[in-house]
Amino acid sequence: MEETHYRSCNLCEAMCGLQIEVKNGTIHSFKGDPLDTFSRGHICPKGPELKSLYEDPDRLKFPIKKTEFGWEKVSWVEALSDIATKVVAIQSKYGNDSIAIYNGNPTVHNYGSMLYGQRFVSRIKSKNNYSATSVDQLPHQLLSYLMFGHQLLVPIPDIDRTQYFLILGGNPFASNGSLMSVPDVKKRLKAIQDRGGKYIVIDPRKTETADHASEHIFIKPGTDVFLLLSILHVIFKLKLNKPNPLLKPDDLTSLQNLVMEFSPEKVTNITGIPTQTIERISDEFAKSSSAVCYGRVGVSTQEFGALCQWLINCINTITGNLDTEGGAMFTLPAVDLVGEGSVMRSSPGSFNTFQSRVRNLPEFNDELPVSALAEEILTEGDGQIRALFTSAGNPVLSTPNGSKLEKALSGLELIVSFDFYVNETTRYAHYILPPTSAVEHDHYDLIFNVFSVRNTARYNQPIFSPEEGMLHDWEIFSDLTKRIELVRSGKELPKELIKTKLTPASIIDHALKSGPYGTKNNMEIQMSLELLKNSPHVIDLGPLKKSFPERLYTIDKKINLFPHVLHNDIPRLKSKFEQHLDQNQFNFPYLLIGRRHLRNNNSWMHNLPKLMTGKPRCTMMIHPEDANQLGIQNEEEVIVSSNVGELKIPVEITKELMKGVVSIPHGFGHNRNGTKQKVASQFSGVSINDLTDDQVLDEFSGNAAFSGIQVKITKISK
Ligand SMILES: Nc1nc2c(c(=O)[nH]1)N[C@H]1C(S)=C(S)[C@@H](COP(=O)(O)OP(=O)(O)OC[C@H]3O[C@@H](n4cnc5c(=O)[nH]c(N)nc54)[C@H](O)[C@@H]3O)O[C@H]1N2
Ligand SMILES: Nc1nc2c(c(=O)[nH]1)N[C@H]1C(S)=C(S)[C@@H](COP(=O)(O)OP(=O)(O)OC[C@H]3O[C@@H](n4cnc5c(=O)[nH]c(N)nc54)[C@H](O)[C@@H]3O)O[C@H]1N2
Ligand code: SF4
Ligand SMILES: [Mo]
Repeated sequence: MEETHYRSCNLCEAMCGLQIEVKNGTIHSFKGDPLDTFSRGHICPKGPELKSLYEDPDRLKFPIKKTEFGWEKVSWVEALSDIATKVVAIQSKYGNDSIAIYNGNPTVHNYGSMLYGQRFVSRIKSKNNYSATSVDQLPHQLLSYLMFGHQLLVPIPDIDRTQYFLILGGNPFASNGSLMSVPDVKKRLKAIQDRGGKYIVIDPRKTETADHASEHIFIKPGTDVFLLLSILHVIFKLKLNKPNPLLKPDDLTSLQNLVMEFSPEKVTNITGIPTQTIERISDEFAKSSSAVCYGRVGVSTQEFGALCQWLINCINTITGNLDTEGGAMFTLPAVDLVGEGSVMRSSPGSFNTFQSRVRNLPEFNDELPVSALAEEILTEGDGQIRALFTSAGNPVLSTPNGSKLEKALSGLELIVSFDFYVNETTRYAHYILPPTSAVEHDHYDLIFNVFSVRNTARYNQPIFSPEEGMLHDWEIFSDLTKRIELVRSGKELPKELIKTKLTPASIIDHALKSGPYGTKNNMEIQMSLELLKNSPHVIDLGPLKKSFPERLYTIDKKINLFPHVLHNDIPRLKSKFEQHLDQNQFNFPYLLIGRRHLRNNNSWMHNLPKLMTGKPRCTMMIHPEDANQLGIQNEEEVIVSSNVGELKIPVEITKELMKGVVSIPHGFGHNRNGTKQKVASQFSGVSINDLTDDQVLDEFSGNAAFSGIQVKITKISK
C-alpha cells in the first residue's frame, strides 16, 4: 500500500513543508513539498531524519524507573501515581517552591506539550519555573513587552521586501532562521541582492551566511551594544531620524542624550570596527528605501543582551522601519496569541515582580533565569528546590556551567523527565516518561506562526499511529496534573489512565474559528480545523501587514521607545564602557563564542547516524596567527580553560574567525557515563557549557551570556 502524506517539519523554526511517501507501513521517501507556497520545496538535511528519529532503536516508548538494579519498565499508572503522590508529599513538607520545572526548546515545537505543559506548571504553583528562554530569546520578549505591551509582539524582518538587511549575531544559513521563520532562507537572502539591495552580516566569525553577504564585518564578541549605540549616534547626528506619531518626545530626547557620548571614534577600538564603516552603514541604513536591523542568539546571549535588543528596535523605529513594508513587522497568525479578546491570548508578560531566592535575579513572564537553577538546588534554606521536572530539555548540556548543575541534580529527592532519550540530563531522573515522536502526533504551530515572515496556517496530522499503550506529551501532562489534584484533595487514585476529551486539536479549532481569519469574518477564507484538515499544503494568509496602533498593547497606545526600567541598566553600561576605554587587561586572552551547524540541532539529534557523517564538528576554531603564536597545529588537542572549568578539544585552524576569538559548538559532550545514545556517544565531543559561567549573565534581564567568555588556551606538552 502506498500513501503520500503532507505535513511540516517541526524540528527548527522554518516549518518546511514535507512530502512523505509511505509504503507498506514504512517511510519510503521524504522530500520538500513543491506545492508548499511558503517553503517552496526547500528542506534541509535534518527534515528527512524525522524517520530515523521515529525508528531509532535507542528511543524510549514506555516509562522507566530507576531502581537499585538499574532502569526498569513500569506501567504508566504506577509511574504517574507514584510521581503524583511524591509531588504532593514534597510540597506539603517543604512548600510549593520546592518543585522546579525546566521546559526545553522542543516544547515550543510541540503544541500538545506546550498547552498541557503550561497547565501543569500553573497547577504546580512554584516560582521555580525555568526554561530555555533564558539561554536564548528572553531579551527579545522582554523588550517587546516593555516597548509594545506584549511579549509576543516580536518585530520580524520583512525579508521578502527589504532592501537592506543588517544581521548581527545570527547565522540563518546554519540555523534556518530564528525569530524569523523563514524556510528557504538562502534564496530569500539572495533575492535581496538580486533586486539591488544588500544584506550585511556583523559577526566575530565569517559564517556561511556572511560568506554570501554583500558585506561581512568582524566585531569583538560582546561589544554589539556599543556598536548599536554609535549607529544611533550617527543617525541622530546626521538628522536621519524620521518622525513617528507613535513616539513620545521625551523618550526620543532621552535616547538622543544617551547615545551622544557613543561616537564611532569612541567605540571603534572597543568593537574592532573602523569608524568609517560604522558611519557608512548607519548612513546607508537610514537612507535605504527600506531597511531592517535584526540581532539573534549572538547578541541576545551577551552581558547586555536586553540593551542590544532594545537598541535594535530603536534603530528600526527611528529610521521609519518599524511596522512598515521591508522593515521590522508584526504577524497576524490564525491562532492569535496577542490580540485582546483572543481566546488564546497569552499573558502580555511581567518583569521583576519577584526574584530568585539566592541571587535575586529577576523573573520574566513568571519564569526565573535558568542560570540560577543549580544554586537554587544547592543552597540550603527555606524555598530550596527538592525535586525537578524536565520536559524536552537537556540543561546539563545547554545551560551555563553544566557540571555544576550535574552536581546539583545528583542530590535531588525526585527528578522526572519527559523525554524519549536517556541523555546527559535524564540519566539523573528517577522516572523517564517518554512521549510519542513527531510523526506519531498531530501538530499546529502556535509559536512559529507568530514569528513567521508570512502569515500562514497548516494542521499536521500524524503519519503513524503510536504503538499500543504509548502516550503523547499532552496526555502524560494531563493525567499527571489530574492525579496531583486528586492526591491533594485526598481522593483515591484510579487504576487506569485518566482520559480527557479536550484535545489540543479541539482547543485550536475554537481558536481558529474565533480568530482573525475565522468564521466571523467576511473574508474569502473561513478558518477552521476542518478547513486545515482538507488543505494538505500550507494555507497562505499573505505578507505581513501594518498593524500599529491597533495591535500596540501599551496603555497609552504609544511605543515606549525608552522604557522606564531600562534607565536602571544605564550605570552598568557606562561602567563597562569606562572599563573598555581604560583598555582593561583580561587574564584570559581569548574570547570564546559558540556556533551552530546545519546538521546539528542543539544537543539532541546526534544519535541519528546520517546526520553525523562528514568532518568532526566538535572542534575549537581559531585564527591561523593565534594558532601559530600558541605553536599548535590543525587537529592538535589543546586545553581550554575558563573561570569554571576546562576541557580538551581538537583545533580547527581557519581564517573564518576574528583574531583573539575561538569558537566551540554547543550541544556536544556525550561522553558522560550512563547515557543510552549509542551513536551520539561515538561522536561525543565536549560541552562548551562546561566552560560557560552561570555567574556571567545579562544582569538586567537574567539571560545567560555565552558570547565572549574569557578563556585560556594551553598547548599540551608532549
Ligand atoms: N542547524 C541548526 N539549526 C538550529 C539550531 C541548531 O542547533 N542547529 N538551533 C535552533 C535554535 S534553538 C535557535 S535559538 C536558533 C538560533 O539561530 P541563530 O541565532 O541564527 O544561530 P547561530 O548559528 O547560533 O548564530 C549566532 C551567531 O552569532 C555569532 N556571534 C557570537 N557572538 C557574537 C557577538 O558577540 N556579536 C555578534 N554580532 N555575533 C556573535 C556567532 O558567530 C553565530 O554566527 O537556531 C535554531 N536552528
Ligand atoms: N553555549 C551555548 N549554549 C546554548 C546555546 C548556545 O548558542 N551556546 N543555545 C541555547 C539555545 S538557543 C537553546 S534553545 C538551548 C536548548 O536547550 P534544551 O532545550 O535544554 O536542549 P535540547 O538540546 O534542545 O534538548 C531537547 C530535549 O528534548 C527531547 N525532545 C525532543 N522532542 C521532544 C518532544 O516532542 N517531547 C519531549 N518530551 N521531548 C522531546 C530531546 O530528546 C532532548 O533531550 O540551548 C542553549 N544553550
Ligand atoms: S530547515 Fe528546519 S523545518 Fe526545514 S527541514 Fe530543516 S529542520 Fe526541518
Ligand atoms: Mo534556541
